[in-house]
Amino acid sequence: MKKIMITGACGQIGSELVMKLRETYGTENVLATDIRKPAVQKGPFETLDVMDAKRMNDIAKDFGADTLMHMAALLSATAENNPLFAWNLNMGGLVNALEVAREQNLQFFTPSSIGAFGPSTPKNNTPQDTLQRPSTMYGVNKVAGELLCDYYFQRFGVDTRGVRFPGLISYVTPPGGGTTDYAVDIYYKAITEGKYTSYIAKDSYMDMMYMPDALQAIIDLMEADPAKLIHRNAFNVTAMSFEPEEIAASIRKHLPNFEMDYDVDPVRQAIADSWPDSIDASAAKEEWGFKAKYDLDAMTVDMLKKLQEKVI
Ligand code: AKB
Repeated sequence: MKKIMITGACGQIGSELVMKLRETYGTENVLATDIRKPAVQKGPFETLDVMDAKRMNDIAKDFGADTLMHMAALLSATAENNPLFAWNLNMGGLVNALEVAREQNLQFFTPSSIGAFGPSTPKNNTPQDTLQRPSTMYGVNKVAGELLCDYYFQRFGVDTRGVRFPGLISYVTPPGGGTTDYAVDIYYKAITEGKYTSYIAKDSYMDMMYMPDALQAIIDLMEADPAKLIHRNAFNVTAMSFEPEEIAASIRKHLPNFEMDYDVDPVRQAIADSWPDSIDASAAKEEWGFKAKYDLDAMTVDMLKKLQEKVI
């Protein structure tokens, strides 16, 4: 049985990943860590600042981890507002985690993002291997992180694996500080207020994925036969690409009176404009069988149902 340690376990992905891994591998085999304590904790937990390399190493050793999933990071908009802090946390945390994996011979996962692409990257059906000259601090961190993970595999033989996530949509833990977060907020506001003001402009396409597909992708990649992996890190994965009018139209199929207007945020819009409209996930499909179950309408049905149960 696996023994998995997760950093950033109270974040948007981390909080659901912990639940999914505990269902799959058993509660006692999954150690959640985060700088803040969770509101409710139903399994092993340790407080950990990922900048504290020694404590990270000690916690992994005491737990007997064989896998480290490093999820702690600042997202794109927060990183853009505090670039130096983002560099220190995103890169410092990652290199500390990779060192723990190297020293203790752990399998390793960390997410990259569509943010690793930039304005000169081909915008449509963006290939797996292509130009990456991002114009944001988050993007710089993500490209450097992809390269660092490849380096730890090639130089030290660490079993590093990773995907480039698109915007992730979930009803469990709200995201914080991302550019794609409008596509989460819109569902909450549709249920609570019947209207939404989008900070992302009409016609701005970005890739997205529903959280259950993202969690399954992590498990499938970590379980994949290494002999079949030509790439190891930074696999393009996506389930859909839409712009604000299309998600609003999908919501109106169930809430016909839903209204949307715009108050565009220049910082997040500039980030969105620098990212692809849609990416090509064929390498992930071919090398480890990546598959997403939810398209926009299927996700809308589930999001509205789950949020109605939660919020109302
Ligand atoms: C963000 O918007 O910053 C993230 C991402 C796409 O990496 N959701």
